[in-house]
Amino acid sequence: MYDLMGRTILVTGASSGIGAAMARLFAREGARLVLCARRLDRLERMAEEIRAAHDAEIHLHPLDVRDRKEVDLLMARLPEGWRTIDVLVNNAGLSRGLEPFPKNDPDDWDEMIATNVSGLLHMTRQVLPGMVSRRRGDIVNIGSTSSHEVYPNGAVYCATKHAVDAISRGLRMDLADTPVRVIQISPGMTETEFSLVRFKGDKARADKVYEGMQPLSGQDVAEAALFALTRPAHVQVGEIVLWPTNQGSSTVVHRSAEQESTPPHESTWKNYYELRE
Ligand code: NDP
Ligand code: 8X3
Repeated sequence: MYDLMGRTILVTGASSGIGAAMARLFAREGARLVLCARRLDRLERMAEEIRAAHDAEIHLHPLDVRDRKEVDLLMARLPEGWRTIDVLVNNAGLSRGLEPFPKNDPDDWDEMIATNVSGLLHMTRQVLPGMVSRRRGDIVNIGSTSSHEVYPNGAVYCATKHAVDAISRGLRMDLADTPVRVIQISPGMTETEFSLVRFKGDKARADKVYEGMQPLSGQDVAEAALFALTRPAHVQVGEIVLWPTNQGSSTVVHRSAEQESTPPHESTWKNYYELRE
């Protein structure tokens, strides 16, 4: 089995949710981290916490993935010693609004497409050539169950995640003659700041999304990525689709007043650590 010890992992959207959980988990596994997001203050606080817990090497790179000029300067801007990226995690993403198509704000469409699709493409374009020439590297794209299903009022968000899926599959074909692996992790409902961002700060509406059910946590998703990344070099995990147990599809969610909950650290992955420690 491969491990992450000493591998340099760049995570976009590392200031919150799934990206932050990945940063914490990968640091615990001995990875060096390049953490990107727009909110540098968040990244700084997180880096301090991770360094204290795991003595990890971390470089912070404030970045808006929609800013093509800045993305194109990524490699030039990274300090020496940080330009050899072993793993790129294209995680930065968002949804805006949940209304019928005729009521959608077209600015929301543009923001989702620029972040979830164009941002992912341009980040990949920066990092991939080095991976191909070094004959080593993994691209992890964060898709969604919405990469495969569409739900009412979510046409454009779902379209962006369908695009992520098409890009992952196409890339895998185009890189089949290289050792670079393309992995997609596609979660269902995951409790992060996603809904707060979708509803533009309306916390009561965001909290309702997860009422009476136990969603996935960022750590659940990070653990799936860790599994995929630590397979031997000849094994390319194409996609892991993760659903909360009480979510049967994008539109079928069982809710109950007496929801049993499993603390994240009690998840099956605990066994992984117990076996290794
Ligand atoms: P969060 O809102 O908690 O995190 C989103 C992250 O993306 C933040 O770190 C944010 O950082 C960053 N981000 C957003 N826009 C940009 C940008 N223009 N440039 C750089 N960074 C950006 O949500 P999640 O953790 O849930 O989302 C992470 C990914 O997971 C997304 O791609 C989302 O579509 C996907 N996903 C989420 C699911 C869920 O139910 N939560 C389910 C399936 C997939 P900052 O604002 O500091 O820039
Ligand atoms: C984000 C989760 O439930 O909106 O991909 O599809 S959901």
